[in-house]
Amino acid sequence: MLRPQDTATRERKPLTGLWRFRLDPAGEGRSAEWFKRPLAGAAEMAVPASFNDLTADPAVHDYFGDLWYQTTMRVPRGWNGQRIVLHFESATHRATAWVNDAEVVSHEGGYTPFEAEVTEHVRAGDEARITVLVNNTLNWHSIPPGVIEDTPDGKRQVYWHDFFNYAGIHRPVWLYATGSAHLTDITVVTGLDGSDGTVGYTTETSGAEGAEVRVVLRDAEGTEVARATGGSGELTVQDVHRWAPGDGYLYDFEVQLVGDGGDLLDSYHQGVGVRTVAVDGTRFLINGEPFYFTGFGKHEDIAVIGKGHSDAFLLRDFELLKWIGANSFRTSHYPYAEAVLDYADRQGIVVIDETAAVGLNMGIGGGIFGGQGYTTFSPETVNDQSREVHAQAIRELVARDKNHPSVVLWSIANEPESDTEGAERYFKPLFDLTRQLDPTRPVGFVNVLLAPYPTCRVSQFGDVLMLNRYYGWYVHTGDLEAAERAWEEELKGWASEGKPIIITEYGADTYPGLHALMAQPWSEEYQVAYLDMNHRVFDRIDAVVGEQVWAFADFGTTSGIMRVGGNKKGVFTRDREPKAAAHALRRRWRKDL
Ligand code: GCB
Repeated sequence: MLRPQDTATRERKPLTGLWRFRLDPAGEGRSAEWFKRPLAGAAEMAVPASFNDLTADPAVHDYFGDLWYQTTMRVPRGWNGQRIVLHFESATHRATAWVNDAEVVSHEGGYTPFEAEVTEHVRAGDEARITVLVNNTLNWHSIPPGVIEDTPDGKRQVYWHDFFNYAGIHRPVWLYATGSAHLTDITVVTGLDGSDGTVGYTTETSGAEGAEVRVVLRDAEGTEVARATGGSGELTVQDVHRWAPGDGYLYDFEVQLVGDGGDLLDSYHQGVGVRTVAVDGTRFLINGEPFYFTGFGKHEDIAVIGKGHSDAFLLRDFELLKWIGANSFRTSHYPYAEAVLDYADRQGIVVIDETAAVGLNMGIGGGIFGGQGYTTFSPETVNDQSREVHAQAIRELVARDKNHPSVVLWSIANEPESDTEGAERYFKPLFDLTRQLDPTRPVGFVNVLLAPYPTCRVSQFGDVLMLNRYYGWYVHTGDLEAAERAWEEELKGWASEGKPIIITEYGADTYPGLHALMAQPWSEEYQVAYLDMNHRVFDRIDAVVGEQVWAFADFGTTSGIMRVGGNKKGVFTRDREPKAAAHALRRRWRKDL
C-alpha cells in the first residue's frame, strides 16, 4: 500500500477537521444502519485526535465499545473518470467504514493504515457521506490484548500495558485519486560498494498491462544520478552520499508508469536513504561502522489530544532530541504515525520500530508486578488466534515501514512473558516470519526484568538483545549501590551471549520540582543519580551498544498508586520542559559541547 501523495498523476484531499461523533454503548448502530443517514444526536469530534480527553464527561473519557464518526465531503469535480480511494492512516483499535450506504472496508489493529477503492460509490462533484464505526475494546485476540471483566459496578476494561488506552481516529484520513493503471507498491533495498551505492527496487502495479515502469533517481538538488526501465532492478550511484545517523540525506526515487503511447499513467516519489545495517558479534553496524544508540523510549502522547498526531509536537520533540544529543528512539509501544518516520529519515534519527504487542505478560499490570489472575499463553487467553493477529500486525508494520532508512531494527514485542515453553512456542514463528518479510534488518524483542539472565527462552531468537531494567527503581528502590552491583552482574551474564545489547528502558519516576539533597526517589536529584549509576554500568560492558532512557516525556496512564498524574519517568515533562536529568543527559550525549 502506498501512502497518499500529490504527484503529476495523483491528488489527495485530507478529511481532517471536525466530524460528527457519537458513542454506541448498546452496539445498536450497525443493525440500525446509522451509516445511512446523518448521525442522530451526534456531538462533534476532532480528527485526528483521541476522543478521550476532549470531553468533560468521565463516561466518555473511560468509554470502551463502539463509537461512530461521520463526515460529509465533496468529491473534487476534476476526479471524473479517476480511481478514487478512501485511506485511513490508522483507527484505534479497529474500524469499519461506509461510503454513503456501502460498507467498504474493515481493519483490525490500531496503528497501521488501511484503505478501500470507492470509485463506484461516489461521483466527482457530488457530496459523499463517510461513516466510520471505531471500536476500542481490547480482548485476547487484539494486539495489545485486554479483557473485559464483570464487576458489581458494571463492565471494566482491563489491560496490562502502562499507558492510557487512548482511541479514536489518531491520524489523517484521505480521499485520493489515481488513474486506473497505477502503482500499488514499491520496495527499495540499498547497499554500499566502496564509495558507490546501490538501490535495488521492485514495484507492483494494477491495471497496467502493456505499460512500462521507468525509474529515476535524483539527488537532493534534483540532479538525476541514475535511471532504469523495468519493474525491478538495481541502480548504481557513484560517490553516493550515504544516509547516516545525524545526516538524513535522501535521494528522490521517482517511479513512473508509462503507457504504450508514452503517456504518463502514474508517478510516485519514494525518499531513499542509502545505508546498510548489520550485526557483527556484539557490534551494531550502520554503514559498516559501530553505532551506539543514545535516546529514549517515547510515546505518542500529548495533553488534550492524547495519541492524535500533531506536526507541531513532532517538530518540538525532534528539536529536543537534537538539543539533548539523542541519535535514536524506539516507537514504544506501537507503530508511530508515518509523518514521524518520514521526519526521522530526513533528520537522520535512528528508529527501533515496534509492533503494538505490549502487555502479553500477566506478571505485570500498570507497571506493578504481581499476578493478574490469568495465564499469559493458554487456549483461553493469548493463543494461536492471537498469534495470527500478531503476525498480521508484523506484516503490516514491515509493509508500511520497509523503505525507511531510519528504521534499523524491528522490535516484535515489548516485555512479553518470555521464560516459559508457551512463550518460546509462541514467538519462534513470529521471528521466522519477520526475517522472511525483511531479510535486511535485524530482529529482536524487548525482554522484561521478570525474565532475567539466564531464564529467558525467547532472546535466543533475536539478533540483538533489548533489555528493560529498573535496578534502583522497581528493585533496590533508593539503594543505588545494591542496584549497581545487581545490574552489573546480570548484564555480564547477557554479555556472555555474544550479541549486541541495547538497554531499551531504564528510568525513575520524577516529580518535576521535587528536590532532595539525599537523592530520594521521585526527586530530580534521584533521577540524575539513577541515570549516572546506570551509565557507569553500561560503560563497563563492551557488549552494550545503546542506552535509551525511559521515557522521553511524562505520559498518560490509567490511575494507580504508582502513578502521579501519569507516568513521571519522563526526562521532559508532558509539556516538553526539561527536568534536571535532561541537562545531565545532554552533558553525557552531546560530544560537541
Ligand atoms: C516498562 C514498560 C513501560 C512502562 C515502564 C514503567 O517496563 O515497558 O511501558 O511504562 O516499564 O514505567 O513502569
